[in-house]
Amino acid sequence: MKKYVAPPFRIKMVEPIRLIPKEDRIKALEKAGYNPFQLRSEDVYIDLLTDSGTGSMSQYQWAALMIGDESYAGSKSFYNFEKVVKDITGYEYVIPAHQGRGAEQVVLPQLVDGKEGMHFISNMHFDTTRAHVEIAGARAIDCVIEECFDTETYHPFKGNFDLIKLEELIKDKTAEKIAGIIMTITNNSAGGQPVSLENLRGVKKIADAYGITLVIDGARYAENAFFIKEREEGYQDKTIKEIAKEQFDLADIFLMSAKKDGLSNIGGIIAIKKDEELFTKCRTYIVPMEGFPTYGGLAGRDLEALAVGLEEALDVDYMTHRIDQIRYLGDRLREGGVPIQYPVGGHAVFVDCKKIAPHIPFGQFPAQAVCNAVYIEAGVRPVEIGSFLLGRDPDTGEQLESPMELMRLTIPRRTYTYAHLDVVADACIEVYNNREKLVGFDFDFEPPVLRHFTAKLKPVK
Ligand code: P71
Repeated sequence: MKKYVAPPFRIKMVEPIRLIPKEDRIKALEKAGYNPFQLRSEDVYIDLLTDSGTGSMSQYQWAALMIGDESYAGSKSFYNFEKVVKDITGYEYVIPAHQGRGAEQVVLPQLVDGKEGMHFISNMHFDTTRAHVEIAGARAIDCVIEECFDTETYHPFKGNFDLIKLEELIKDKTAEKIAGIIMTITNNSAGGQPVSLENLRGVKKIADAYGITLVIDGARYAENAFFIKEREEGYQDKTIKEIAKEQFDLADIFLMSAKKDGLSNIGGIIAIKKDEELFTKCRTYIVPMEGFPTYGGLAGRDLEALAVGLEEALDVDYMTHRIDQIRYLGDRLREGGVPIQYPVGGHAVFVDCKKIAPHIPFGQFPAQAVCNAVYIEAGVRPVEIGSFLLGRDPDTGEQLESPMELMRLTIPRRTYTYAHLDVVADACIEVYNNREKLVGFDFDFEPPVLRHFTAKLKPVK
């Protein structure tokens, strides 16, 4: 087997990065309250906090910026963007938003429609989606297959819905109380894990049987389609675009944080298959929330960059290299004995910190301890996806226990080389080999909402 898939691009512009000395990293982390979100990016060498808006644009995207039409209404750039989104999705109606949560805040309240006691069911809600479900006055229920939580055992589609549980949930809550089913592809929170077309078809059948709207939360829809091409029988000869189209054919609404598979630094998408009434409501509501419906909070140049980026993300050579980078980092960690969510998903390697630091209780945030140690070791900034992120029960105020304590090593698109990934792997293996020295954290300052962004911590004595 080849060691790796060399990138199908060469480097034309560089952004210098540097590793500050270890004693400075220790000081920087202390100043940041042991919360990597609070670090200055200049103090970070390799930044794996997120793949959202952190990738590199192509020469064609940079060139497209120059032809951005900044007209407030009816911008030519909107029509370029709309044409591409319609072509990829086959949907009738397209509205831009400033990013994923912008699209969520416009669409989700329309689906709830002011009714009491409504629910959304998802394979797994992403945090911002859950937040907007709750802001819209509804409840968010996750319904992913059990295999998703077993990080060691191979399953090709760990993002799949548990179809039996889904139908039971609908019967239990009654179909009138379900505002929508949200299929998150790929399933970010549990490892960028893909969903199969077979599973999506099963969800669609249930949604149709009960007359429920099916929404795709598709920040990484192209990565999902690539996994289908690789792993699902009968799809090997199809293009990513053809598979993506099959995904969209099975849903009614597409919400996208275009900062991921849009290969852009900012942007979001609302696309509606054919529900004109819903489109009219969203178009009305977006004006006070995001802006006029032909710009939705974006500059004309952003729309141009997106129109190009959306197409580039469907290129099989681009995607083969992209997914291989994650595979490479995952393999290196596994060879070094580091436990990870296996197989790796599309945008990140998720390290299983419950297994690395079983001596740290969930309330002292074992995955945060590993993230901080990796930063000290090599200036690499990961992000915690575990109990620190999850927070407290809103009713009792008690710390909730996350089913998984993960460190996410998120790989920006077209940005780092395999050599950078070696630095990351070596750092994680070093931390793993010294895992008994890891200590947990207590709060120094805990904000009441979305605490993980701004909290300050201190090491447990
Ligand atoms: C990610 C993010 C962005 C993020 C969020 C919180 C802290 C740091 C970074 C955003 C998503 C997503 C899915 C499936 C909707 C959004 C919101 N992910 N759905 O994974 O993954 O999109 O950020 O553009 O508003 O780092 P938005």
